Amino acid sequence: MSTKIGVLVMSYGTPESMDQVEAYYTHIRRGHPPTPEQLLELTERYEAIVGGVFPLRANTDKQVAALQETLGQLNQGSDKQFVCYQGLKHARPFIEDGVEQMAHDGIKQAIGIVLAPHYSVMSIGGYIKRAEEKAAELGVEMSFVHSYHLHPKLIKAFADRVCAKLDQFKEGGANRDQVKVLFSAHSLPERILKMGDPYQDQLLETAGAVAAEAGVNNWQFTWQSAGRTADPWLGPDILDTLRSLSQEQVEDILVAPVGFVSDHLEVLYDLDIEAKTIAKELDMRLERIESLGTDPLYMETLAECIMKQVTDLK
Ligand code: FEC
Repeated sequence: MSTKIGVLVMSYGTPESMDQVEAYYTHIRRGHPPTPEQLLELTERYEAIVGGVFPLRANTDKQVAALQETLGQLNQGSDKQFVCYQGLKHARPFIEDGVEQMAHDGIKQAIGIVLAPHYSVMSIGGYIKRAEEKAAELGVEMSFVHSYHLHPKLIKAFADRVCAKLDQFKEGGANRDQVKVLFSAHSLPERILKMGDPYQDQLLETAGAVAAEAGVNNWQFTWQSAGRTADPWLGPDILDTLRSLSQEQVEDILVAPVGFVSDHLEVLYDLDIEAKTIAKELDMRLERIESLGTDPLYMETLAECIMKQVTDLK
């Protein structure tokens, strides 16, 4: 008989409808409701991306289904059967709901993984802490994949996307080396650096590895999507980076948001609308690589990390 192993696939989460934006934003702010101005501003950003649809939900659903299939294929004939459950950070089904569902289905052992490759105590650390607490309460043994930012298949998937877009610049008449590749990720409060957090180093390692794999020399790293709080956030922000590059006469920009794996607000608004608008004002051409979504190389990255982590279970 095969052993069933639960896989808690965790992701940021997004509202299901416009009337849930306030509850979602309040959850992100740890129970503090946003001001009416903050709420309006966020609602307008959602309306701007695809007319009030929340693409992250369908995209996460597709990624979890594709991962389930990949795990099934890679474990055909094995004595282990992996069963995926979703657990979202800021929306239903919450991380705790996912663990509860596993326990309800009789799962005794599980692996947790987040649909974000880089570890920070403020991001992945938060997901893991919540899952761990619920699992301990319900008697499910869990082990976690902390990061996978240098997995060769992840690097190849990003590099393929960088090369595909650089080819489009070439068709438009730009020399490949003329294009500045900007690797980006969600900013976090600067205080993480004093805490010895690996987030920034891991991101720089991913950027360097993708650049090497894609044969790109003209690149730099920049932050994006800093929160609307009084804390100083890691910079430079992509909008400032674009202004500086414009002064250096750079005209062609390719953004590779390697901190994200899916199309959602931070990509579709912060890059495709906000950064593109600034680039246009500065007379620059800005393109973005396609998100990974259900790319088989990404699904295999996740599956291989999960299967390796199983050895950590008793
Ligand atoms: O499409 C969607 O509906 C959701 C898109 C979304 C993703 C995402 C990923 C990350 N965040 C990270 C850190 C922070 C910190 C704060 C923060 C705030 C927000 C707000 C929205 C939001 N985030 Fe997010 N994030 C997404 C969306 N994020 C909306 C609230 C309004 C705003 O500030 O823009 C500040 C919270 C606080 O007040 O303390 C910190 C990190 C990631 C990437 C890793 C991951 O996916 O977990 C890090 C997607």
